[in-house]
Amino acid sequence: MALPSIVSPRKMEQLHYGTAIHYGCSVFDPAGTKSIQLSTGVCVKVLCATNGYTVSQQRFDGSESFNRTWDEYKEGFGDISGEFWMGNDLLHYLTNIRPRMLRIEMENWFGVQKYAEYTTFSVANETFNYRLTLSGFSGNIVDMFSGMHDGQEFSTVDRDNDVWVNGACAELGSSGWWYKQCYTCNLNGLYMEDLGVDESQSFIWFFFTTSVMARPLKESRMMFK
Ligand SMILES: [Ca+2]
Repeated sequence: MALPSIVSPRKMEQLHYGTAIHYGCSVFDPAGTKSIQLSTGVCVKVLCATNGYTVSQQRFDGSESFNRTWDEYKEGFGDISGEFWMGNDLLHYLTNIRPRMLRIEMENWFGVQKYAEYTTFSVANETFNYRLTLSGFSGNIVDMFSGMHDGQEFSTVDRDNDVWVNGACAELGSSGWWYKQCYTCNLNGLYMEDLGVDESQSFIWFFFTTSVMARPLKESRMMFK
């Protein structure tokens, strides 16, 4: 039976017997792409990871530029079978329809894998410049995200919403991110190989390994459930 084009979230949940298809991925979904229908009636494709996570960002080979405009971050870019950013409007929608936790998985150029998790994660709407709410850290890495970036608005090369009065962090960091003045992680930063020197303007999580401050990362995946 075809779904009506406009349906309230509660109604949708009932139609799907509690699997809440519009929320994103569920624990019943295999890893891979999935089409979901939002309460607005719009259908979008999302990438599901195992354990019910919906992937919002993925990088692993530098094939996609993440130095993008406000509108590109708003709509999303890349391909969910490759590198991509989900899009801030959808990120807002899916992280506000119910409470979310965030998991970030990262790998450096030496095959070291780390993760960070946050029990509370949401992104405000465009009126509030996609302000980030992030807290409740756990992981096997130093928390370089919530301390600096919780409560910050999103900035891009063409939209400076950071708190740095005399400059634009998005220009410095060459990406769109929840910059303050400026960052302790920059997961949309410039993709570059680790050549054994600190590259603080790159795709980065400061002190990814405790021995070095700012070496470029090779892979990352941000996902929520
Ligand atoms: Ca500024």
